[in-house]
Amino acid sequence: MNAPYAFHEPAPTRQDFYDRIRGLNLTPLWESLHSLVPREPRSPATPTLWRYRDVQPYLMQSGQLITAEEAVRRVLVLENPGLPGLSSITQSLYAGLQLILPGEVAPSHRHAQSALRFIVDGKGAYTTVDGERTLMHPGDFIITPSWAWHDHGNEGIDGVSEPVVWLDGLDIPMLRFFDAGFAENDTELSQRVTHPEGSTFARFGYNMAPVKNVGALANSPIFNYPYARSREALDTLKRTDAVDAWHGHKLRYVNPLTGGSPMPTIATFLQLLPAAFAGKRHRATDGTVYCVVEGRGSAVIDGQRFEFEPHDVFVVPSWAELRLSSIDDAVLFSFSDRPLQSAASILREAFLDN
Ligand code: 1HN
Repeated sequence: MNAPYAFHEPAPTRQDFYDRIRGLNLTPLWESLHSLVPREPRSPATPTLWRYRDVQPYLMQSGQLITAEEAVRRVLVLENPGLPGLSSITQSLYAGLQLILPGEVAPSHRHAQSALRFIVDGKGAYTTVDGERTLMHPGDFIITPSWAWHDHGNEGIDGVSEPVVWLDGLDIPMLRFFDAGFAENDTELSQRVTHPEGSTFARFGYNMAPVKNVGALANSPIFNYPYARSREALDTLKRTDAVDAWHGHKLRYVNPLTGGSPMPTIATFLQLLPAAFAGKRHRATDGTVYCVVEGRGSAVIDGQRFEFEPHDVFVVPSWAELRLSSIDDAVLFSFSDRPLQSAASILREAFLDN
């Protein structure tokens, strides 16, 4: 392997040349070529696990520091230690844990960034997306497409009034890269509900679609993929299908109208590792964020071992080797920038033999 550019001492005459052209906003490509076009990805993002057990007390403390309304979104950002100050969990993705307390409202707004929510803990909260409300249950996967109005609240349910926590995933770093970010606040705190709850799921959630006016195809019309349904699918597969040696039983969430990802920039997955699963190694160029729903196990990422339990979040950087194992039945939700890499034909993955 070639030594990185930083260790190469240019001759003084060359340095003198570089100093002079710098004033003209010119730099010599031959000094940076190797790092600009590496032989393989070397992500500055590092494998990292956030233990919910460690994070949860601070999340609850944040609930005493600031209201959801004042904060706009009360979130502790899961910042990759290899990307300090960038509010990024991978080079292309943002993740955070959001808390909404009983009685609170997170005000309505919209932005060009696409967002997903994966409900981690608690019940009684709702989100409204473009005029339709949905209740959030643990394990539900909810999308907020680019430029969709959205607000959240926690009114409790069935006499239960408790804090609700979810994982947010957004394509913030991608929009920053493209300098394509726009945002707008609503005129009201909570948007007016204009569609009955469940009406979108009735139209699109049963392998059927309306015969007229299905609307745009870029984003999935389904905005809440309920855990009860996805979990049931995995449970059936566990009993009926051969287990994949790398993934266990893994499904991707789809836009039912296209078969593609629910949103154009982010792919999402749910997988079940049967008890005592010992997976083979896998690597891919899409850095991936995992959230543990059920069960315990371990993720060995580039040789570093992370033990996980429910509600933990961990990140596998681009091209890092991942080996998943489980103790009991484990269910993992995950998301990555795979759709854009696929569209650009730059996605690579390797399934290793052991
Ligand atoms: C946002 O709108 C939400 O709607 C969560 O819950 C996190 C992070 C940055 C920018 C906008 C939300 C966000 C966000």
